[in-house]
Amino acid sequence: MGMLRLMGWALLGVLLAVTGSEAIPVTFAWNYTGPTPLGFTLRRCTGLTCLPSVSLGLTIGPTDRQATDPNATAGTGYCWDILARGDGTNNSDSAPSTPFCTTVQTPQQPVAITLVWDYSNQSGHTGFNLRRCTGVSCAPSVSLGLTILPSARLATDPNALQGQSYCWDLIALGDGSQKLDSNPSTPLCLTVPLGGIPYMLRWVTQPTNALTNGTLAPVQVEILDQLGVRVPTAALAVTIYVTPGATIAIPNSQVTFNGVDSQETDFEQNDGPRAMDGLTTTFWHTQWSLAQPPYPHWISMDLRTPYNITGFRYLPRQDGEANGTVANYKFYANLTGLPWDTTTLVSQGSFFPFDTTEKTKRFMGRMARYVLLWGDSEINGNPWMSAAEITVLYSNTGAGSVTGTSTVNAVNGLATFSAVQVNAAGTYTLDTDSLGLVQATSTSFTITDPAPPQGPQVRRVVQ
Ligand SMILES: [Ca+2]
Repeated sequence: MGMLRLMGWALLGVLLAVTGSEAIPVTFAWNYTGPTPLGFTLRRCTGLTCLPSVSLGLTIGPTDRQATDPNATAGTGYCWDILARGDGTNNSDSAPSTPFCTTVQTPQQPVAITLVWDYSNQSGHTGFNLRRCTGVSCAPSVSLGLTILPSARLATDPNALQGQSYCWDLIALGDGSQKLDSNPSTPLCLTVPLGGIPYMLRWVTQPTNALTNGTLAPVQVEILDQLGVRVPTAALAVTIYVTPGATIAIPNSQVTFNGVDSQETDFEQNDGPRAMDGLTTTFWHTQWSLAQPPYPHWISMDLRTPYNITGFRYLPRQDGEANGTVANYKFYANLTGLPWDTTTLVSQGSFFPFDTTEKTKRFMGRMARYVLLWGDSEINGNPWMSAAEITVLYSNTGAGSVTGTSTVNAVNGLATFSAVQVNAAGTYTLDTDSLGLVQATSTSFTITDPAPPQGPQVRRVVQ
């Protein structure tokens, strides 16, 4: 009886692990110099020191030297080995190879890193060159090859890897003839967090039409990075709230200016009313010619009559410059014009991404006639604030609100809301909020059997 003799052969190691949502394919290669077998059997067990015994049932031919386990799970330890199979008559199976053991890792996801910068020397540069290097304190030298316009003050590196350290810098490009490139900026270095950087919210389980008592089936919202990949380490607080009916923009012809902390009227006409005149070509800008008062800044609007306001839009200046575009904001609303404090604060966060596209923020409905947009910072760190248009949104239907636990901390990037009720009949959407993240609006749903109003409560016993 012959026997395949296999001394000292081994699985050489993991060749690759390809992205997968649950199952992670793991590919192996091996060497083998014995007599030609009928084929190979790849076996696996679960545990970092286990002895493989369960065949994966793969068809592996006699000349193959590579095979893929298609169903490993990220975070799980396994051992694999491999047998050369005899023909069952003359040849027995070989002894198994030395096991190969490892914990399967989720493949690194690329993470988009958006960098913002300041550049006040605008004498004829033709764009910017963003460069990167890999390492904790490396000197950037490799261009990312991005096309960055001279007016841009931000750019996105789309291919950073989680857990990796990088440094970036930036060069203002000359025209190649008379004007030279600038010196590189001071490098910015960071280690990309594992699991990515939270950027936006997305609905996983949408609300459906109500069950009895206005109770919704559990709904779920996930936290994603800029590439739309869930951030498994995210544990941020997420809030949901109902927005009744359709959202309507209050026409700017029906609102009036109600004050501002600073405005430029000396060198250019950039007074406060230009943030609410209905023209995207005009804008308000804080003073910049004779003085440059620093943040915070604010601008206020009188809606002339109370509305159930549910959000607002902020349109930065649209003339190609970004000066004064707000990064971090607060938004206040009330019926009388005072006070502007935590009792009238209805929304706060950032207008990310930091560019000049229009930003929409929504919040739980509140009756208000006066609103105030407060700026805490500018996207490039400059002292100015500006706005082309501020538009207030309202709803004229429904009066429901969410009862139950409407704020939860995400677990592994997923926020789950159970036993949430809506306390008035109507058609709604659910909106989400988590500080600084891009919000998400659910599909609409209808409440026909609302939660009953709170009943009377016994306060004390009269004897
Ligand atoms: Ca305007």
